[in-house]
Amino acid sequence: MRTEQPKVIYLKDYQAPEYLIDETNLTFELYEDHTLVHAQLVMRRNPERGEGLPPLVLDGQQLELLSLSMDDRELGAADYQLEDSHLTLQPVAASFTLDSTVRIHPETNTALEGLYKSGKMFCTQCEAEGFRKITYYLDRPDVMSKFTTTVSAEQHRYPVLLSNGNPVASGAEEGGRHWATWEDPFKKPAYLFALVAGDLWCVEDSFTTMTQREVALRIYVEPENIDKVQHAMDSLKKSMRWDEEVYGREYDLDIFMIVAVNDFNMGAMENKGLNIFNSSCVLAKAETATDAAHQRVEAVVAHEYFHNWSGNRVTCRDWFQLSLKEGFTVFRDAEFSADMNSRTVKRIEDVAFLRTNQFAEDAGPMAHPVRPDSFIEISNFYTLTVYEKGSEVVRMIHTLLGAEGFRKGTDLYFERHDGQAVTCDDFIKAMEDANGVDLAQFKRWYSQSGTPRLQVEDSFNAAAKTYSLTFRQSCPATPGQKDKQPFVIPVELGLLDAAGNDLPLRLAGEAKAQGGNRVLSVTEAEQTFTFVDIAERPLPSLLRGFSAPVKLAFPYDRDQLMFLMQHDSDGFNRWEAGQQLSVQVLQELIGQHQRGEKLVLDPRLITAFRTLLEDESLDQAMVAEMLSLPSEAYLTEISDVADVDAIHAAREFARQSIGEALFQPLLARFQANRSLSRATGYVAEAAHIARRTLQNIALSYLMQSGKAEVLEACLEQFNGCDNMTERLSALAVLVNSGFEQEKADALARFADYFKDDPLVMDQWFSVQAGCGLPGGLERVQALMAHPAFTLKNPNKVRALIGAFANQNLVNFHRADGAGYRFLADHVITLNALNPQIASRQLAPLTRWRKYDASRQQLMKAELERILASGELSSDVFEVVSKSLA
Ligand code: TYR
Repeated sequence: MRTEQPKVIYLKDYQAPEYLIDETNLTFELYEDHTLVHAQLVMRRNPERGEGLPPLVLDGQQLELLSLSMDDRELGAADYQLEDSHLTLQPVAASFTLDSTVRIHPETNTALEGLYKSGKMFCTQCEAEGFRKITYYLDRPDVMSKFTTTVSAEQHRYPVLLSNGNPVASGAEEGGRHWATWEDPFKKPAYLFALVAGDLWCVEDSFTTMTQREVALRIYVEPENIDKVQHAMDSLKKSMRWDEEVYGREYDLDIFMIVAVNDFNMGAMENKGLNIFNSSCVLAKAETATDAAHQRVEAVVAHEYFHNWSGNRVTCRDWFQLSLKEGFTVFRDAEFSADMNSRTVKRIEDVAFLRTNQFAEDAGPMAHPVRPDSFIEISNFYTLTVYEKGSEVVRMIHTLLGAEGFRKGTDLYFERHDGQAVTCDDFIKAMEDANGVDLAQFKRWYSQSGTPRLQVEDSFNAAAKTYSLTFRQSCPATPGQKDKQPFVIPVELGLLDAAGNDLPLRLAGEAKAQGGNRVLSVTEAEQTFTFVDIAERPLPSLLRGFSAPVKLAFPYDRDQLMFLMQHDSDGFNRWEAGQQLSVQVLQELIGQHQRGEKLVLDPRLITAFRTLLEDESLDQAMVAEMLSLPSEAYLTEISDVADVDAIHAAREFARQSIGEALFQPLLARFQANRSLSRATGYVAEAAHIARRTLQNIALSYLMQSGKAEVLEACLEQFNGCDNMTERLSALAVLVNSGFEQEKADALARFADYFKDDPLVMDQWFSVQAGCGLPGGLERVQALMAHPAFTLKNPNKVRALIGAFANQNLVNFHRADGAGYRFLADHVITLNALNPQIASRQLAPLTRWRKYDASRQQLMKAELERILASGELSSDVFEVVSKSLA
């Protein structure tokens, strides 16, 4: 735990390092009750920083220094200064070799940063600043070094010893121990270092690169999981091919390894040649993982693989530039997933996620630019803003430059900066230079926080046959940023005629029409575009494909939205029209509930849904997306003051009404799809995934009826299916129903069957944690005592506490504040165990400004209680103090 005062670190204070580390030679001796780390660092004065030899300040935390020498001269306590997180000494020559030995305790490391034990294996997590918990070092991404690593451990317990790069030597030692040496020929920052030791099995395959080099591919898992690796392997090979085809990027080592670990703070980590993954992002087979989980594995495998170029070969100069690698890599993995699956569905899912969660972050106390200006704890900045909004910013560049121009830009970026640690400005500069464009104003997306609003008005002049769209942009104040300058907002749009076709688009002043779909650049606070040759008033389809991460407002009426739902040539905007229609209808119900009136659902929503269900020609995945009502979390995000109970009541009422009114067509869709599932068994293809999604959403509406025949169908699916997608959906539907006996039986049978599979048990916890029926908190509290639950495993914390606080809004926001107290209690416990997880779980409490006065009071009181609870990690301290400010 920290004893030095938390310090704010500013981007404007960046300075290149005083010293460089050309070579890093590490030896790890792993034992059950401690580990010895010997580090030999070949160092020199950074010529960029000029003459003279300033003190050398190394980072180091929780290290027990056993010996230190410089150029073979043993240093004593008088030769250096040792503080909580630094070791300072005075070099006497411009080049020198520093040798140190430290003792560390991976066996008691519950923070899961640095070297730690997950179950029986040793593993590491060094991003962002974990390497300083392994040895004294210049732990910053602009210090890049060539690593050679020797690992020694007991042979019997740890037959597999891995590190970055290529294996170069190995052998046996006295006393049943053995060792292996790995050499990574590529210079890298310490955050990409990795080590694994364990009793692991691997699935092996190979990949032939575009220049015909053979690369060995290995995925290591604990023996019981060896049958759940094929999907990740297939995903890896697809990713490697895709990166060659779309970006011209080839893999560079002879071997690429992935290791699955159960205890991991995030999704996965792109360590050079040795990716370490949360097992939830590697392991997948039909019987234990849903379709969504399979798609997540595919996306995360791709994401980490793509980092080999966007992150490793070209890395970040400092942590303020995190989005340089993360925003870009999220964009790359999203496009990969779009190419492998349905492009429109992928976009819908990503946008729904962004608007619900990132927009909330952008409107809250932790709002920060894609490239932050300051932080206390960098771990707190692995955010939706840096990742998802960062990806949207890269997508906008792609939209503005076109696919070819974008590729020219990335080619130049990789060529110019290979082997360097660079900034977001360097990325933009490569885009500018490759395309001869000026992106100076566009760069505001990196420096201004908050979600821009874009108000649109139209006017039609029948006599002149012109149609004008006026855009007004603004951006609300965010912490530290009161006034904002206009952004460059690419607005992709079309104009629909009365038959629903895209009109040819010609702007005033242009010689001829340029297609029926185009991108306008809105660059001013207020700007009007006038289209000519428009004979009748069109209906605009705006921000197609969600071409910019903004809140767009245009005064559509419900009939117009229904028209767009059916006719828009852009699939994303067909969905978006349906969402806007649902939002209008739900907001009306929320108002009725608040006024104590009888709830009446606008029948147009039913009509729109019926049309979707009855049209057999539509893509079933799209139908399923369009039948999904906006979540309670999204309805909260778009409210000024969120009335949790009214939102829940309104949405439940709508679901109930839809289930009743459309019982027959829903049942028809459900039965047809369930019969097909029975006939074919599980098929992992897009068309079948789409079918199952629609089947399951239909089932959840049908169950609202409470009819015995639906219960029977649900139980048949639960018991008779051969895959987790159908089984978990049936379980979720039962859990949310009033059939108490069947629910209890299904939960018990499921847990009994899957008790030894922690990832399946996570899903079992989540389904119950998300159940909005009364008594949610008590159910979650009871589940915390379940033998499969532990606060030490981040996946468990997320599955139970996280799912409850983020997805079960009516129960979490109970008027008496018991949900808040529950969360705060666990944040306080987790603060001591795992600060990163504690700080992330805290997020729902930081959103207190969204709620009524009484809930605000209760939430703030819990934040204050956390602040006063004793010694806080910098992670928790930063989030709590900023959200109370
Ligand atoms: N760089 C990882 C990614 O690909 C994220 C990560 C960050 C993982 C910090 C672990 C960690 O501790 O997104």
